[in-house]
Amino acid sequence: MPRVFEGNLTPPSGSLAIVVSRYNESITSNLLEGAVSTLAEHGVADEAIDVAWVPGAFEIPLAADQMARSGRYQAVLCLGAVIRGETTHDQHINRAVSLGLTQAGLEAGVPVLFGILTCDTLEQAIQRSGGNVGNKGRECALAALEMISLLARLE
Ligand code: INI
Repeated sequence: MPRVFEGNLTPPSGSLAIVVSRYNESITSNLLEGAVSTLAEHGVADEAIDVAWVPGAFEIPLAADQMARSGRYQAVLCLGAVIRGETTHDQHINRAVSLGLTQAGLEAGVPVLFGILTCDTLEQAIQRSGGNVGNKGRECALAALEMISLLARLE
């Protein structure tokens, strides 16, 4: 039998960081609510969560990188909503954010979770921030707990 490593959803011993963008705040505030309430359901106290607000999704990687490097957090959850407009602006933001978050996580050795909605329409974003298609913030919180626990087992 191979040796299998898998994480679970046990509450972490340390703190978690959340970086959330203010752009499309009606959506991102629901993502934040989804993340915090899911963490609470799994035994993470409010006092163990620090939240940093940034202006837009493009600013998320810098704040996430700094928080991940600080050594104070076991994971950094990144929440935002990029909605396609009439230009290619969204594509530039999405590319920069996904690369930036990947890099921040790998360099710090800390899970940096991608909870950024990348939608064609506001309606799609509404459905994915607590509507019929779930809540990306909740998904992100569960992924954070699983990765923290997996990394502890892989050490
Ligand atoms: N930021 C978002 O978070 N979502 C968007 O949909 C968006 N659009 O479409 O422009 C957006 N733009 C702002 C961007 O993230 C930066 O804050 C801005 O360019 C300053 O660097």
